[in-house]
Amino acid sequence: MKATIDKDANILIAGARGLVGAGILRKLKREGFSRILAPTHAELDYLNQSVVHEYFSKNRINLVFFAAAKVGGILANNKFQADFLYENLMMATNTIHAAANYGVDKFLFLGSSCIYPKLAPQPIREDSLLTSSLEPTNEGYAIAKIAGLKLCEMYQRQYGKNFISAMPTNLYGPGDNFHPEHSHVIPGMMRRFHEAKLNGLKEVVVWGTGKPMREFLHVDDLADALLMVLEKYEGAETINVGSGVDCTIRELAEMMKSVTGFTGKLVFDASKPDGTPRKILEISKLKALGEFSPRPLAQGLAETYRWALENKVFDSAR
Ligand code: GFB
Repeated sequence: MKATIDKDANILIAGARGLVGAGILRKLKREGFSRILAPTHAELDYLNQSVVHEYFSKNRINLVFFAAAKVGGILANNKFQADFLYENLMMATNTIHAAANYGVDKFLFLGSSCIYPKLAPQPIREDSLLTSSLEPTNEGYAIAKIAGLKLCEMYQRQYGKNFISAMPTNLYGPGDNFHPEHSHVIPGMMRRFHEAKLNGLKEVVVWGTGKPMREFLHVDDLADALLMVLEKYEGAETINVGSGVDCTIRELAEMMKSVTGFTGKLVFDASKPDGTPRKILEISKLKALGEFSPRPLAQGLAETYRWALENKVFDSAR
């Protein structure tokens, strides 16, 4: 898909060193964009409103991919709720407000599927937002992301700003956080299965009951979708970005066994939280924008494991 956005537009990727931001950076470089701003945390602290405004006043920014966030898996979200709410709220409001003040042409705000109600009808439609209570383990993060997407929607309605938002499903891929405790399920499991194989363990622990279902999207497929969304989507309501396929955590663990070569037994630790029972996204709005064919999960897992080994990810407890 060739982007129709001006190739020498000044594009800011907020969060360019994270899983999503790095995926967007790879995509924009592949598409031949030449003026990409990818400041490090030290160069631009999104928690500091005056620093953010000064950055926008100094750089004529045309487009923003907002992928800066404090993120983590179910345990991290549950343990650090105040930090997840405060930091994600501040980063979102500071950046959206500065973008409105300094004439950004288009702003794409990113959240995640956890903004939807815990027991939303499945697959989850965008209009189920705020229709019932959230999953308690990630309420802080979800409320911050809901505030961000609502702020974009309201800047569109009140000031006519071309500010949009997209809600990706659970993501994985190169550049993910593989921390043993604070990571999401795929990197967390991948590390655990890899270490179990290396140490010749007879069994490996999988958190929860294994019954919850999750949809997963490789970050490079997300980046393909996000460029299409930035180029073609103008709606005030948020837009879901998912693979359209989900599986149980148990099925994921079985796939992880074959990807890592671990041959022992799975032990499910029901003392760990399951979180939302299911959260597969309804993606007809995305499909209406154009062709989108994400890679199968088994392929993406194998590619990610190869990347992790090549980059010696398991040698350090990040
Ligand atoms: O990926 P995960 O941490 O986040 O957990 P959520 C998904 C499911 O995998 C839960 C189970 O049911 C976990 O109990 N699980 C099994 C594991 N083994 C593991 C493991 O080793 N590590 C982890 N982390 N989980 C997050 C939200 O919810 O989804 C975030 O907390 C964000 O805010 C993210 O929205 C996309 O999918 O449950």
